[in-house]
Amino acid sequence: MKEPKKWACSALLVFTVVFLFSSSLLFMKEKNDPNQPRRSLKPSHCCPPKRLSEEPIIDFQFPDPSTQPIRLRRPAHILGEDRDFVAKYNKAISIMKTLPYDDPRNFMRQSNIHCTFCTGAYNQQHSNTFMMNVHMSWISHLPPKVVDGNYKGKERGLGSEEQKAYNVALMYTQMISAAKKPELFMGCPFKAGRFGYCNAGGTLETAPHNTLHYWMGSNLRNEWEDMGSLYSAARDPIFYSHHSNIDRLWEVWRKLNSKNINPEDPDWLDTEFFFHNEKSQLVRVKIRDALDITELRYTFEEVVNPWSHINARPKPSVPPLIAKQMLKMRNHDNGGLLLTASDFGRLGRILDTIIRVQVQRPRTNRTKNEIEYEEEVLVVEFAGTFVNMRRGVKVMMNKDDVAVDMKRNLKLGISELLEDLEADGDESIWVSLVPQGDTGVNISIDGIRIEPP
Ligand SMILES: [Cu+2]
Repeated sequence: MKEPKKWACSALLVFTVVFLFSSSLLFMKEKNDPNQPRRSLKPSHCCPPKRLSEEPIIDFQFPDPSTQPIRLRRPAHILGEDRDFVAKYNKAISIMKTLPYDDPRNFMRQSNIHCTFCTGAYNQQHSNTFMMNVHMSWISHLPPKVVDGNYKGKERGLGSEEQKAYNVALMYTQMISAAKKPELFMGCPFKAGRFGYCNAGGTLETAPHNTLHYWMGSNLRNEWEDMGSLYSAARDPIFYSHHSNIDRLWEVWRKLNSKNINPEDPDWLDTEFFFHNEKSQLVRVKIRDALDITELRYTFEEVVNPWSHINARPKPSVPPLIAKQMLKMRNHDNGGLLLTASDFGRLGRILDTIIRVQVQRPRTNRTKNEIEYEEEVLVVEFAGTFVNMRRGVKVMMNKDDVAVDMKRNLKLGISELLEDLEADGDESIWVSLVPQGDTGVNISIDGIRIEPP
């Protein structure tokens, strides 16, 4: 089992954080005292006490459908009102916390699973420098507070209702308009020995996954522990509801459109992870074992996703006609750096100010059918980090390893956006790259282009 009973999903928009489950109560005092110096949690050793070779390993088996009924995963915001459930849940957590550390069901041991797989404790086969990474990314966010689904380290200053509307529009973009190809939603393949290969996260991972980790992390700790840092995130019980919700959104996305399919690359399907089950046996689980929730004998409670309605589609902030006139005047604008795609040169440009780039489109005036089936993709080549989770530890796996600032591609689906801006007939578009937040920046942009559909 990957996690101690993944028990619930939670709907993002009504995620007026249920700290009631959360060890973050511990941090409340600190959060209220901004004069306290920032500090990190103690260094963490998260490898399991026994080596893999010291324990017998069994292969994961699907539960027997004749004996195992389908379990229902319910949203955290509804479960928070169910006192019996909360009592049961608290009891389960406290039992896990009282188990000795050498019992793999111990709470800290479970939370360290995230630490081992995400901070580079394992090397990938045939590669010394390539880290296994399940994924990449609290200020005074005391409850009740509506989450900022696009948090980048700065308060947006919106009221609850405005923030909810913002989140609905963001989720429409992340789940629908910018997620029309599997590689846009999931991120592209990330393979050993292929540096420079597209490896930026997909829409789901970037936001809400990374942004919510960051929003829930503590701004009083150097590495935004606990939820904001990879090694410590799973020490907070809210981690499990957050991830269950991400699993739920993945499932919702798959059902939105027949083109929304999981990757079929055997490298991905056969990637192995090791978890202890409820009987403390060590189980080898492959990604292919975790993809079909019916085979796993669970389902998510149906909830309304406010972003999935067509009227959630964001409207342009400026009417397209006026925007076009503004663009004509762009040459007289001195706010930021104006470039064309060929101006980046061999060394790229540091993103320390707004960079506006005019990018040529390979094709214009596409038919409805082409727009529907051939997504236009804007590619930004960069080195550095956008909203990624912090590791919280410096990872060097072997003595002679060199830290490499890996080149990445950020891919954005823009067909629907161009339609909204009435710009499908335009031969070029202007893209503004805006440095934002306190995300460990240091981004250099190597180039920007539109991938021909
Ligand atoms: Cu996560």
